[in-house]
Amino acid sequence: MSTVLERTYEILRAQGMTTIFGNPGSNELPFLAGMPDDFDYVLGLHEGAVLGMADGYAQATGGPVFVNLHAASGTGNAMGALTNAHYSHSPLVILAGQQIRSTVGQEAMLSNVDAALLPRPLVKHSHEPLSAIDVPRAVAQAGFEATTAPAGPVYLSVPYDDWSQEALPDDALLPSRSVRTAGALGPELLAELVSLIESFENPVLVLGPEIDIDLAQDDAALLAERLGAPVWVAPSPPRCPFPTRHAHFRGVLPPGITSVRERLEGHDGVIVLGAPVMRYHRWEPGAYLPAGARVLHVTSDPGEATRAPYGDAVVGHVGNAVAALATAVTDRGVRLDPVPAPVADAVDGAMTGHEVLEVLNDHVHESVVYVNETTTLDVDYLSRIEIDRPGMYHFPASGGLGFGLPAAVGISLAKPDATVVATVGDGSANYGITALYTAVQRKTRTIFVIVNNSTYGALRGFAARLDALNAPGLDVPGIDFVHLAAGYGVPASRTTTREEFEAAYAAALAADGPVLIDARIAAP
Ligand code: TZD
Ligand code: CA
Repeated sequence: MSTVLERTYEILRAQGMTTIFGNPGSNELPFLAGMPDDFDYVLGLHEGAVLGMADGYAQATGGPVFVNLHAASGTGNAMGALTNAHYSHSPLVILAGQQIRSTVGQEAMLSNVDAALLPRPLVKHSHEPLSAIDVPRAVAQAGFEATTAPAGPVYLSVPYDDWSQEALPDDALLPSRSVRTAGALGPELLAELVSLIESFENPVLVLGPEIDIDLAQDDAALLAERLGAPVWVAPSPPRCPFPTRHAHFRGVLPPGITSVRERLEGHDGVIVLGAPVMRYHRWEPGAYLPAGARVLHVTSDPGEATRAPYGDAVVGHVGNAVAALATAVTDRGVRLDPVPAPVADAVDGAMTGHEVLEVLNDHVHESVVYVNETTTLDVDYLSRIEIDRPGMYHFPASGGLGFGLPAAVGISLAKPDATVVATVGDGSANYGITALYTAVQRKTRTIFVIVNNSTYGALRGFAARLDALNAPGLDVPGIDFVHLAAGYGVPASRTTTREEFEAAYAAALAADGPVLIDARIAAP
């Protein structure tokens, strides 16, 4: 006879979820006390950091990844980080503890009233089983829900008196279950898409994160070459879908309607692969597309397909579709010349954000993985940094700050041989600073570069556009990141010139635990 708890751990093991990111509370203790020895509990000090680390870990491993949070208040603290995990399609199974079943109705301390409602709409599935004996099945379902396309975070609330209950004998069937999706293009649909693409005189590709998730960069490059098409990255990319030094690479589409249209000018066919259409940010009203352009959109996410304001969408496996299209289209025999790399801004006596990126790029090597959370360098980053491998670049998918430091630690935990380099704005760093604790405890190979201009630079940019520069709260002077790092035990230094930064960065690359550099840069 197995208990609900024993069966649950068997299912988690069978689904590959033996690393648990968590922050505990009383409701969670009976679950955690039964944790078998082959499981690893990674403690984070704030639920936003817990979820951000799990998100990074899931992006680096492919997931699913298990998260254990405290009921309502713990879940609430994780909600900001959940916005990123949701739009990254990160397969997270979040299990929150709940008060004793019979006491939730009286709202005993730490009960989570309407638990399944709380994390919506940021999870694709949310549930509190109606009885203890349904918990193991619900856990198995949660794992499959998280990984089945479109992948994404899911939520389960379990009262803590459920764990000691006896499980159904037939729950022994759960650990060996499997769920697979087979969403390839059939021959007729493939022929139809190829003929549409062949009809475009001057096509352009717009690629998104699913290309990186599906390891489809090479097929995307082949498709671009055979079509003679330039390649743009869809706005606000959470991952990098294309080698940034490829001759057809043109950069990241700035996230506004007019900016996108201007860059797509001259193209009669826009092929969007593995991205939403489109995640605009700043308001630039106008026509979406160059006159007469048609849009073909391939995504695994039915929601991305249905909510798009334009385009003909196909919901299917993106990697599969790109591979099929790349070999089926006619090679037009056209190859493009690369665009020259942009020149870095320089300021006398100080360093600029562009120079930080140049120094990183000068020291690139085969084990580097980048996390970027500098909101004034987001559009520029991929034009300046060489990305030539899958899984090499990560940015908060929803712009929910607090992702950078935790995700970098999560990626380090998943890829101990990688050097994870996180450029994080001085504003953004404050939403995820507690991740430094876990980095020290786990001695992760993470370099935290605080790109510090003492201001919410991106908000200053927005305030200028919106004629709102007299808004309060746009600057954040006086934060000493060297001392904050020291408080958590992370070796840290401050740099004010390019030369100092270059020396500190070279030393950080040669170190073996986490290192933080407070890189002071000129105001934007
Ligand atoms: N809170 C959270 C959790 N996410 C957000 N996106 C914001 C607030 C609003 N916000 C932005 O969208 S950009 C930004 C804020 C506060 C400024 C970030 O400043 P930074 O980077 O120092 O990290 P830059 O390069 O100076 O813009
Ligand atoms: Ca800043």
